[in-house]
Amino acid sequence: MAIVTAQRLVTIERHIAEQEHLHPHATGEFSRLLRDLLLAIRLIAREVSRAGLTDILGLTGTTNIYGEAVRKLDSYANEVIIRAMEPGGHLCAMASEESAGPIILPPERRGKYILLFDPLDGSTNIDVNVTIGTIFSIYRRPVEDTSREPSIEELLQPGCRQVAAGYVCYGSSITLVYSTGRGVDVFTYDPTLGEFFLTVEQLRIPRRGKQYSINEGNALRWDPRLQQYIQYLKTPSGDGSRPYALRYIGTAVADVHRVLHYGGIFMYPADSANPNGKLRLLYEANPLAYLVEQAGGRASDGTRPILSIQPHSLDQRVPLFLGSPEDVAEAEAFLRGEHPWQRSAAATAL
Ligand code: AFP
Repeated sequence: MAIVTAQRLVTIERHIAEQEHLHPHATGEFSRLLRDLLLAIRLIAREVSRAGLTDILGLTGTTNIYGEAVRKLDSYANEVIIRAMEPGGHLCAMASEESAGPIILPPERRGKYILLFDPLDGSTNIDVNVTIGTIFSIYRRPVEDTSREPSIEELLQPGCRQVAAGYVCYGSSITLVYSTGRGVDVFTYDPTLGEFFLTVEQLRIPRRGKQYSINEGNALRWDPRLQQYIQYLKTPSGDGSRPYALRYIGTAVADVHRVLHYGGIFMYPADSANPNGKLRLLYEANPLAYLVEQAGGRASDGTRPILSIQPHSLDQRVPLFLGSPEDVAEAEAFLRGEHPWQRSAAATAL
């Protein structure tokens, strides 16, 4: 597929300012929120890039040569985001996959936005230098009276109410993929300048791909209809559209990043051991689903759109199927038992 590379030399700061001008009533608060978040992302990026050196630089003690405490990268990332966002006055509450319960901002620093985030996705990949990520999701506070203490219900909004979402992929380069509801743009980090530059403008996911991404080690615990779908993807077709190739990293950000660019499908389904799958609705599924839909893709829990689900708790898990619209629709047809291939496979078995 052809990825349309941005032709203009645009930093993310400039891009944020340009987007702000598209909203006639913008106060600049949202842009300032994003700038605070970018500071946190730059700090995490710096730490990720020297993660392999932590033992050498920090001598595994409590401080490294910079005099900083050596912490696990995931709790470092969590703390950095909280500390970067707290003073800005743009948020009323945050919730993180790494923190228990909501973080409510004090009344004097309360703004109208809510930030939900997974500070370091794919933490089992940190120690082996495999791609990891940060995922975030921004909502507007549903009540007007900002002097009131935010309630947990205000954090439990369906994903369709996100006003922005994004992720950072710390891989062979560091990329930030984000959307404010006007398509998806991709920025690449230049560590020498400390700047994110727009590299792909208005990313579109292919309508169909030829790759699937799932932890196939769990196959014996899946619903038989999902087993059939994966069997179908692996069965060569006359027109060459199958077999699909399997690609699985075990960091949702990295797997979804590849699917967004090349098409295909990413799945973390329910299984007999995990009836709701593994991924968190608020910290992983919603922001990733928002980005995929903004890029023209589809995201569902197998039966309904992820973005339509009313959350009931902060740490709720959800089965996830997302990617190219035709691939996800086909997976849903299999899960309903309505795909023609299932009927012909059943007929052959008779
Ligand atoms: P960790 O952050 O605990 O490593 O989990 C990562 C993750 O939530 C998601 O990013 C992966 O897609 C998924 O788990 C991988 O899970 P499996 O190891 O069960 O395949």
